[in-house]
Amino acid sequence: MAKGKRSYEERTADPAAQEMLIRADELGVSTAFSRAEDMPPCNIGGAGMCCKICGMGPCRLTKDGQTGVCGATIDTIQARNFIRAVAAGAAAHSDHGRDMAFTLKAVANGETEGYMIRDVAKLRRVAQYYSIPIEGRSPNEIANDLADLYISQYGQQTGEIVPIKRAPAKRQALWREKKVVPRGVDREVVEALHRTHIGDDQDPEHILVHAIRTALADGWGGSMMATDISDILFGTPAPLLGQANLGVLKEDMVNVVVHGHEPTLSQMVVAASQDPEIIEYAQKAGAKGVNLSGICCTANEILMRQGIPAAGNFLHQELAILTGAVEAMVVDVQCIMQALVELAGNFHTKIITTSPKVKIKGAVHIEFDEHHALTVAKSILKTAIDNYKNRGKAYIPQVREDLIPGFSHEYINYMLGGSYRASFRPLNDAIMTGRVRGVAAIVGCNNPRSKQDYLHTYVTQELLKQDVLIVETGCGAIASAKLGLMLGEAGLEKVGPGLREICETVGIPPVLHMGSCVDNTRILTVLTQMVEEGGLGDDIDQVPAVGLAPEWMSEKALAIGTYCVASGAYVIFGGSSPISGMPDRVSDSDLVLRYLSEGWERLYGGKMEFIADPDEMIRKTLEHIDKKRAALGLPAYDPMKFGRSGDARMLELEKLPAMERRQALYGVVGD
Ligand code: SF4
Ligand code: MSK
Repeated sequence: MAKGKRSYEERTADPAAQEMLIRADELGVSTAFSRAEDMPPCNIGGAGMCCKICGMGPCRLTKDGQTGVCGATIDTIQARNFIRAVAAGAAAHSDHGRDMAFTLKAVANGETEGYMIRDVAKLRRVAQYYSIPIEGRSPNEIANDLADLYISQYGQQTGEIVPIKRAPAKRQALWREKKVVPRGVDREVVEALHRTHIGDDQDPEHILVHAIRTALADGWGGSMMATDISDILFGTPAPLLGQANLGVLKEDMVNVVVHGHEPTLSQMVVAASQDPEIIEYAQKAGAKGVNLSGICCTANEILMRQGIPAAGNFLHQELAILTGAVEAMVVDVQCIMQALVELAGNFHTKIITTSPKVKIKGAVHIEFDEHHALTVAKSILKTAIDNYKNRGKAYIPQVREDLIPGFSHEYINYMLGGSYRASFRPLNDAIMTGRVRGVAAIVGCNNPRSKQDYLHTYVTQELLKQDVLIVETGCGAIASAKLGLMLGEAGLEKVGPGLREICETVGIPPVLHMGSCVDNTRILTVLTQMVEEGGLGDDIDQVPAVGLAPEWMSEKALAIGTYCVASGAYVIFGGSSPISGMPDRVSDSDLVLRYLSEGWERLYGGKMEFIADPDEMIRKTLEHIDKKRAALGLPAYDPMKFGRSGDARMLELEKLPAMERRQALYGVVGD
């Protein structure tokens, strides 16, 4: 039994994590799992009933009709708290996109070390969206123009950010009518902070209009630009074989775990780890070489492009160190726990911070700079290799699972139609006939307040039985990968008959790994292309699709959820609601809760809800998908109509005697 309030099985669904939590208790060290139990959430702040934005507070509004010292109502306070979270999330994603744009500019001008433009086709395609001339120009010339355009989107003061024009025409018109098209990425984030300063915007609905504008600056701005540039510089992902979980760490190699978000660093660490100079350096230190793996979204970035294994998702960052087998954990930005440094003090592991924006007391800081990227990456790896001799007894759980990641929207397009007729037509047709009931995007973090991976994988598996095709990103994708749901035909026997038939015919897993948190914009692109393909309405809100973040914890998740709602999607968050208010609240005090759901649905066709019960999440998802199917005039979903063809049927037939097989196949008897 765990030394906390919950058993190991109640803390995590992952057997490797359970092993490491036992080890943590044996060693007497804390983890986020145990700290979450020692630190129960504040039921006032957690429900969005606390304001601390000025020195007259903090004000806690726990009684009906109560206001803050300044007179702010619960609704205003909740709206302000919410938009501040959205602004922080949008800032994190978008600043990542800004750094990518500066790297692209530096690469285009030959000022970097180790980078190159790997996907010229994508560069040309993206440039064409914005009418940047491409004919007769070198990739560097085009990239320089694109980088300038993207950099200008951050400081733009008026007008519209340019990636907006990649949304369906009807959606763009709606955003213009509602006056929520972002003018510039930085401007919207700054305005969100200005509006929520003491004594500014105090109409909750008016505040939340700007939450939509700020979130759109992320989804159809900073994040979309980040994904474009990552693909241009490092290659657009396509399926390859990878592995996930702590069992990817190696006893006889120098283990380096990269953790965070920006691919500029991790891609260069990948390149450096394969450099003969580094391999020789590691061998001289007595290791077989350098074994690289990832945590969180950095893991997703290098997993889907180079097949570098993922050691785990958000809650695995401490567990990887607990193995005692990690020479260095190299971090950049976002989702990095401060606790890593103290935990690493119990082992030989070095925590190496690399971003000029992120330092942690006690960590080694080796600052990354794209102009000397390869040199810095080698220096980081040499620091890790030098630390190999200090490794004590290691304990690596032998748990790992194969997966096929790399389903970019470009690849899905190609996979459905081949080079000559790449198209979303087969997917649209499958939804229209009812073989595929609808699509669910299951994304987001882990949260130690719920059982790690359980909500993600339970909801995923139950929706698969209902013929819902699943796309995943972020830590949710790694949760499914660890369970073996992202492998060719693995687990297809648990998938509904119509979806199974599609997976077998096209040769895809039923759960598609689409990348990191910023890559949720790939899902926006897929939805747009499905609309443009025809047959599923003329805007995203008509597509039978739902977004879910069952184990969310970061402000980025709220920004993602909000831009998906603004794009027309129904978004369900699991866990706790930051706007729940008092449990017994009366109808006049749940304005924000209702506005994010019913209000946004009236305005944008999408809505946001917080639902703790996974079965209710599934029920509401299917209800929404069926409602959208009916509105499109599509046949009601009927699982009995499909599923008697494809590879599975051939396998069954192969077991029959020749004569019976012939009869079953061709309806003829005899020779
Ligand atoms: Fe209290 Fe108003 Fe200050 Fe918020 S802004 S802390 S509600 S006085
Ligand atoms: S890393 S934001 S825990 S998905 Fe993108 Fe994972 Fe959530 Fe961080």
